[in-house]
Amino acid sequence: MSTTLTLIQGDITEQTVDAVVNAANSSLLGGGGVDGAIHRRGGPDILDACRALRAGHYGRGLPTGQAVATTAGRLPARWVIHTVGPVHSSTEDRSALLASCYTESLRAAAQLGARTVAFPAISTGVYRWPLADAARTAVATVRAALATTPDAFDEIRFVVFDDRARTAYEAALAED
Ligand code: AR6
Repeated sequence: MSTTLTLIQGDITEQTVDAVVNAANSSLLGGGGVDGAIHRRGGPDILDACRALRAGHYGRGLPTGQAVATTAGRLPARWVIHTVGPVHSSTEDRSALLASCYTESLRAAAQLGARTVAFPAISTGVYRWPLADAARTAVATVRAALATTPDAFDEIRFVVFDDRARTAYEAALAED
């Protein structure tokens, strides 16, 4: 069975999927953008779970490129998978860390048994990663991960906010 890759323009907090990926920061304690929207719509259970992670295994926070799951609270999903994208740098190539966000989020999703996963365009907001490059990295990394786990997922959904991001993802999905 193969996994469908889909592209939706909309709000990630409205996606009915098994797992929603959050573009978080290392503190796991919330922020703006996707992170703010997820905590606002998902309610306090998500923050409670994040605080518990900080009190336990992630005392120093979640390192960039890694992923960890919590409840999705009141979101129409079962889990939120928090991952920390890299801040874009023009002097240092951090694309392996951006790719790692996708690989590690999918690894966490597969461990949970999540069959549908929604990704935002990680690092393309506050962290300023150029959209075209971020979209190519997202699509290529997810495709490569799916090649090694062909039966794990039914759908991987890329959820973008605006027209510019949609155009970037359409181009990336059209590449081989
Ligand atoms: N649904 C889908 N996409 C969204 C939504 C939404 N509700 N809101 C924003 N976007 P960002 P980052 C798009 O800034 O760059 C936070 O403060 C947005 O247009 O959410 O990884 C965290 O706490 C952009 O294309 O994430 C971190 O400190 C993309 O989602 C930091 O921002 C990602 O933008 C992470 O920055």
